[in-house]
Amino acid sequence: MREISLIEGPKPGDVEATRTEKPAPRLIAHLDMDAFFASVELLRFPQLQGLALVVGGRSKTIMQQMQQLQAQYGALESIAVAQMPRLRQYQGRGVITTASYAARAFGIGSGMGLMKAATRCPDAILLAADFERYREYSRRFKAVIRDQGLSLEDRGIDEVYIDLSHCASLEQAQALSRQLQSSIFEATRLSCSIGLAPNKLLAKIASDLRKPKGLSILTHASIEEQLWPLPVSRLHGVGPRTATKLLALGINTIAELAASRLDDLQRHFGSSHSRWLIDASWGIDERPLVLSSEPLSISRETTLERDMHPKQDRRELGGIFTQLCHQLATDLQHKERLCRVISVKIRNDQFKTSTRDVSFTQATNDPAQLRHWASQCLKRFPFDRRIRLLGVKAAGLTSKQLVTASPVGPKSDPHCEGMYSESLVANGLEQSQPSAPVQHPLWPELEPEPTTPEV
Ligand code: TTP
Ligand code: MG
Ligand code: MG
Repeated sequence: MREISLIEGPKPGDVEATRTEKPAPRLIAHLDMDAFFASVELLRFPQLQGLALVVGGRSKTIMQQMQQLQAQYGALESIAVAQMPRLRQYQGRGVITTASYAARAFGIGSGMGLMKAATRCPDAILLAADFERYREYSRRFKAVIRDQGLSLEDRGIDEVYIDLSHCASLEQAQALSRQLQSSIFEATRLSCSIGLAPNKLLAKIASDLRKPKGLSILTHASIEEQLWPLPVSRLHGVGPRTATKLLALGINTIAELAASRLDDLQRHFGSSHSRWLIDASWGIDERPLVLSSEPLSISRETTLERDMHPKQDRRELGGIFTQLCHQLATDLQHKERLCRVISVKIRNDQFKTSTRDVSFTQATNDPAQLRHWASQCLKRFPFDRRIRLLGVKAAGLTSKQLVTASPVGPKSDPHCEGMYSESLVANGLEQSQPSAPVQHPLWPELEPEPTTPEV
């Protein structure tokens, strides 16, 4: 095979390209599991192999139907396909987490509403998500990579970047990647795709080029042929809003972005964003790998089964909110982590998402304390519209062994006065005054256990 240079190319039009110190050439792999949640489900439902299958949220009706089938048939793999829940039966506002490749052929996929998907593929099998199980498989495939002594950047439940810069040649990296795919399959019975490239940006695109079980190489030598024909949305970092703005400027493909002028872009995007867009279109990305296996944050969120009114539905919202905090506490306890920052996310019925956070000195994973701090965030939202989604996130994580948790609650500890900040994720930033931590009167904490919403 032809040797391909993996050295970063110069920036377009960069008159300073004659650097005296060139960065060392890198070789990065991006490994992404194939149809991850659906593939994990196929391990226990082998009778669904090759069929259109979608994994939804935690729909109570679907979960109950499966429990009844399991009781009737004894084992999950014995359940007759004809008896299993179908997409057309679904009523509610849940979304698809993932779809099998057979289902994707009908034009459905992650993020699409289940009821909308049902109009395209009503007979697809619908399973409720089992996040605990997916997390377990996530741990297993990452352990296989670590066990080979490789350094990785954890990018979420089903993907990692791996540093393969030590490989003497691209052939060696390809062989190692194939070996990794086999070892992961042996350990988990799951397949993955790998992209090899000189940086993270290109490696991420490459891993998606030939799914499933793909191994793709994307270097600067091949960007014209492989990168430029793709739509701009394939650049990780170009979200729907940027893609729409670019489209309005007549920029649809990455090639068109690469051909655009920096000063033209700067009239519509910020200076650094424009620079990033041009660099990305030329496959330039110097971000280092973040070789930490520590999670940066842990969160829980739920899309409510109907848009709820912050006051009229206060009891129900209070219960759901408490439950989210308890689930978050359990997640932290499982991972043996304490947090020093809590943030609350609210999406309203107009899909406007805002967050408020609070930091405190006494790290905790106690559900009542988490609920308390989350309540402090709550009272800084304007609550001018109905609520669609609620989320709670723990950040500023520390290892539990390093900190001795104090039994003193935040309300009685003068050092636990919170520091507040906020952001409006979707539509600009708004300010409100920080306030002292007091019991939030809007959504009571002492609620009966809520009924779990179908999501
Ligand atoms: P992805 O890697 O984006 O998708 P995938 O693994 O299902 O399919 P592919 O073969 O194309 O990689 O996401 C990994 C898992 O994360 C996915 O199985 C389900 C979950 N997920 C969501 O819950 N919501 C989402 O919007 C997306 C994109 C993924
Ligand atoms: Mg995947
Ligand atoms: Mg992924």
